[in-house]
Amino acid sequence: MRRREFLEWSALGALGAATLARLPRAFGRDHLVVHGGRPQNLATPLEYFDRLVTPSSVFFVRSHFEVPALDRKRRLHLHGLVGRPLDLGMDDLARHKPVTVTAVLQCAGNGRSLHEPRVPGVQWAHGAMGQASWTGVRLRDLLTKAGVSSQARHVHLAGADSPPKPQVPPFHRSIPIERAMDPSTIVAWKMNGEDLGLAHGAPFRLVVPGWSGNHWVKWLSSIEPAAEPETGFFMEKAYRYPKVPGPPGLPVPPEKTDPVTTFPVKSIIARPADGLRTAAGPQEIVGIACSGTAAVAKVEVRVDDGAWAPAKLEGEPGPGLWQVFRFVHDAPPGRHRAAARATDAKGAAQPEQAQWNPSGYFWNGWHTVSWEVA
Ligand SMILES: Nc1nc2c(c(=O)[nH]1)N[C@H]1C(S)=C(S)[C@@H](COP(=O)(O)O)O[C@H]1N2
Ligand SMILES: [Mo]
Repeated sequence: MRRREFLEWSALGALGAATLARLPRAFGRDHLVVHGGRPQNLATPLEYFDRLVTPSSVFFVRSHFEVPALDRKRRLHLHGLVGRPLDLGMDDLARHKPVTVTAVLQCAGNGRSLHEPRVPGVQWAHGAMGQASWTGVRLRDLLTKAGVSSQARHVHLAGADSPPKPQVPPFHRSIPIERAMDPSTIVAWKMNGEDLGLAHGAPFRLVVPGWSGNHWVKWLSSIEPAAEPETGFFMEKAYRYPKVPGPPGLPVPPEKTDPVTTFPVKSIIARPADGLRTAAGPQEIVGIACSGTAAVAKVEVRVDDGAWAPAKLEGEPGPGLWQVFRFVHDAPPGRHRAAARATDAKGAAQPEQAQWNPSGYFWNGWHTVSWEVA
């Protein structure tokens, strides 16, 4: 097992019982991998990347600040460049015809710990992603109801969480109006068919399929169409990617960056787990693959120094959706190594080494595992 993976697996063990006891059960303390308890950063264990739906109980959590108190009576204020400001409660939202979309939620920093040289930030391995079904109302329907002005080019979004002290910038975001009006963008109150959990943004959050998690504002309380993008640290400094990626280790000034949006093609092997010992016989190599820009076109697997061979895909193809891949291999006794690489329908192929960038976003190098057949 590689050192950093070992660290991830052992992180729970390293924490004292007292720390674990403080983590509410609903956040899945039995399963999630703890990357910091305050704010809450919890990763989905690799073994769950073998199925189409990530159970809510083990779905990763990424929160910048303390989770706000659960308030099922929270109002959602739709104001700014609109003809008719709206003040919406859960009942008002529920009066709209609900839509359900399945989508991958992936933190832009997923895989950050795998970038070399190392970059600061939460040292995620692979677990800051999951796929769920999300039920809610199209943001477009709310904007249309409020009579959004043609002057609006962006939609500012804020949640009910707040920074621990005034010097810390709030998590305020905006998305372009086109993305807000896209029929896949929804204000969701259900996840996997159940009420959204508090850690995931209850009572309602934004869902922006195909785009990284930083756009999926939780505990949503304000929607404000505006002429200009939102300002502040989380728009101007964080969540930005070099327009032209440069050599590893070099800083890039903000004006030479764009906001991160769609996540690139990647695949992750759930099984065999790295470092595992298995019995002789057919071995299934299984994992998931997705791309924010296009459907997955193929996943190829290579065992040891063999040729790349296509894996079988399960699930529905589409941008922002993940599919499960399976590949059966009959490995003779000894040590083996497998790698997976995905290609999307736009022809983008997963690179062997991910592109380094100063914030360590969008790691998507080939995932390799090694195991031993007895
Ligand atoms: N209000 C608010 N929304 C937020 C965040 C936050 O800190 N505050 N974190 C964002 C980030 S960076 C990610 S990756 C996703 C994580 O969603 P999850 O915790 O449901 O997995 O929520 C996003 N929405
Ligand atoms: Mo994130």
